[in-house]
Amino acid sequence: LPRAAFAAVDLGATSGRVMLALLSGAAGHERVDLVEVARFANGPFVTPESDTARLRWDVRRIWHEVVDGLRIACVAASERGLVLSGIGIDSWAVDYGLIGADGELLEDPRCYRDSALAGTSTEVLDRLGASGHYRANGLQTQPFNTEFQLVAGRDDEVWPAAASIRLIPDLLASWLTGRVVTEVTNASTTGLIDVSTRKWSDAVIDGLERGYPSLGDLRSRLADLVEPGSVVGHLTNSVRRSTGLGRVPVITVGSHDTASAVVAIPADDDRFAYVSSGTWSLVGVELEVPVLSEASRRANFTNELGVDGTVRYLKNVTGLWVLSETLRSWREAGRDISLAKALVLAADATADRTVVDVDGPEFLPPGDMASRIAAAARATSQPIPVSPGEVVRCILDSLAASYRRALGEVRELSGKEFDVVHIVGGGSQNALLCQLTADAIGVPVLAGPAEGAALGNVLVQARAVGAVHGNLAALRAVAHRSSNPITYVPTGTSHRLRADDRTTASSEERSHGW
Ligand code: LRH
Repeated sequence: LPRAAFAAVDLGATSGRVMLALLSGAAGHERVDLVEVARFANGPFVTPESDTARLRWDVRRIWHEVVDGLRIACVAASERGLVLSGIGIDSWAVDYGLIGADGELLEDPRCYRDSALAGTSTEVLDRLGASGHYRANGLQTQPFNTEFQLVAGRDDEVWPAAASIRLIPDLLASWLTGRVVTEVTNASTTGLIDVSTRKWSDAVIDGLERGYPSLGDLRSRLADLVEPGSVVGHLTNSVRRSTGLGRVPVITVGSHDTASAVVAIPADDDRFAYVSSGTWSLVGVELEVPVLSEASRRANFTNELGVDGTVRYLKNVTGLWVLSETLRSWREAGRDISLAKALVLAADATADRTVVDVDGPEFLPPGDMASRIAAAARATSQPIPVSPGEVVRCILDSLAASYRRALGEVRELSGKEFDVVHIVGGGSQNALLCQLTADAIGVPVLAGPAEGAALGNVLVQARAVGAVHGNLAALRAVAHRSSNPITYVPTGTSHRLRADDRTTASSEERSHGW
């Protein structure tokens, strides 16, 4: 019988959900069952061309979906004789809302896929010095890291009025509670954190303020950092009225979705690597200390902060975004192919016929992926995938090749050994991709849980209120009991053609600009 209930708000760039989590079992035998009470599509909207930022998030709509989901969670919990013991929010990283002195949102937050960000990262790193910058924040260069977005927006009309910069989960938590904090795992994707001390980096912030005077005082716009597992505050009266909930605490979790997903990896020991597979694929390992070497910087590996003082040492690999965008543009062109159908066609298509570098900058913005794949195939003298099966097969083979390359690099750069690769997140349900991954890397893949971020979100909340105890290993034991990971054993048919044998651009070159 459930003995506690929590709500997990998990916001991805392509869909958001509110899950009711039911915790049951005696101490040491707990398990969590997730009930999806609300799911909604998410995606940036396109603003008129005159706007300097062209892709933005309708965060007010997201807010309404979240409140609605919490209302349903309240009903669903009370039907089971329970009241919520906590609410936690995680989302995609880097994006933020700007709040004025009067507490109002000044504009719809810019989306990280906005191509108006092109070039800023190179400019900033040239000015600040890329090596010293990496030694401080340990962060990969992505055109969209928060610091680059801030620099790109420094001359926007709203900027002088911005009193507070809030990452998406912190923004929503502030609306739920009236309290403002910055949760540290997500803050580590801003570029403004010192990865060794888990504090705001004076070196980076001062450097930006000096380099870009129109940024003004950046530091005063950043709220105090808190670790996952702290109570932000309780629901405001107005939220209580619209949800039916009582005085429920909002608890910080690994508010970066990837940080929460890594908590829920059902690993038995620490010899594992992971692919957190959703819109992006985050491929890496968990470490106790960051890797800040020049080799790591050049390979564009990132040190993001994890729960319980850990470091998520990983690479952002373009993920199922390429596939979901492909299906979306086909749908728009009147060619409606479901994901299930696409995967069946791909399974029947020739293996490794065409393998492209899906991490190329051309795959970042929304649009017609099939024609970008065709261009990449042409440029590397490979057959052009034409039929839907060929296109989807090319995407999956290319993703598997990209995981293989990233895991090879991770081993080399961090020295961390692993004998299993966990795939967590929505992509863990893609059996073909899981098998191709096992084949490409030659190591067993354990797939699941699919709702890894929501599960990790709940585990941290449950521990914060004393409903479960222990370190990350103990939380992962609960994750294991709560999910049934599927094993994919390498079949020995590894990739004939490998993306890294074909691409010439180094990671460093690829990461700069678009
Ligand atoms: C995955 C993710 C990833 C970030 C990206 C912006 O959802 O959080 O870790 O790099 O979105």
